[in-house]
Amino acid sequence: MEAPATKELTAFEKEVKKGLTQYPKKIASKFIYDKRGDELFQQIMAMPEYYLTNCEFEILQQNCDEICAVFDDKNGFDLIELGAGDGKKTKILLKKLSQLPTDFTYLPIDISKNALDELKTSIQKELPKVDIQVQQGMYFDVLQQFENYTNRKKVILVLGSNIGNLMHSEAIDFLRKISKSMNKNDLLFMGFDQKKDPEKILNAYNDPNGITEAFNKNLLLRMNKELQANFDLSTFKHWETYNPETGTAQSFLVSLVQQEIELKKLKLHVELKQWESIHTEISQKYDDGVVEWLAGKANLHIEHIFTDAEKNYKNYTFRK
Ligand code: AVJ
Repeated sequence: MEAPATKELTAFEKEVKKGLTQYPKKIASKFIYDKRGDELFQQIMAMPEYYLTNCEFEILQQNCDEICAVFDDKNGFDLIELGAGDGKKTKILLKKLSQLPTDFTYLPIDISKNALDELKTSIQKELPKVDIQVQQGMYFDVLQQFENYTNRKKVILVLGSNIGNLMHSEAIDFLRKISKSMNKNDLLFMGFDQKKDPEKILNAYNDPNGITEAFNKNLLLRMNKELQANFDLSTFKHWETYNPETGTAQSFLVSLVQQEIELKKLKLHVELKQWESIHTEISQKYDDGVVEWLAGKANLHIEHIFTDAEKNYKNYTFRK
């Protein structure tokens, strides 16, 4: 028998095929994160301009006792983290929590097996008392498994303003899925980057050393590597905008020249006009009103708000 003519496309292949043949062109930011994308994001988090990381760090450090008291439950609890990454910020909380008499299990979920293995090793070394059970997979598949994992209180953690990559309608879906997995006593603890001086926001996504540019252009590199494309990275400009009215920062790759790209794996030719853009990312900024509105749409309400000295960033706790 003859092999089928068309093989099933991967999620990345589908996204590229759709995103580069529509107008305006667009590829979703989640596809930036291959191994190199993960490394570049680590570098971004270490940049002085990328204030989000330091602010959240400050908030967790300054309010550690109070946050841990909110998490605590006399019957113990399960601490579920969506998109745990390297766990550097979570460790502040884990350290304190492991000094309390309470019994808890730390369940970090991440798509990257690699990140989870490293996280587990470092937790076992630095905080040997913490019971850690890593879960590789997509947030919601795993979250669903935890719905009746134990009958203890669930504390769900989403740090880093990761929700900012979603448009409001998608953010509501995201919150609804989390909300659906929560019982009355469960808690959601989530970071939201705040509206602020537009210049500070632009600088965070437009660093002078070109790390964010390399991060954004990693999409082109990934297409070259995985889809046998022939993008010349030097013919694209990283361009960042921030709209203070909507609170949306946007990343683009702008073609400096008129060009035709070939993506051999997809048997696709794509034409880019001079100055045509590919939209790659949104990084939404919030205020309390918007957060309250989004949460309300998901049947959640704000319980506590923690912020840094300059009110650049906030962590909220939500309940059903
Ligand atoms: C991981 C979504 C929080 O949008 O701030 C950093 C990703 N992009 N610099 C953000 C990112 C460019 C980041 N999040």
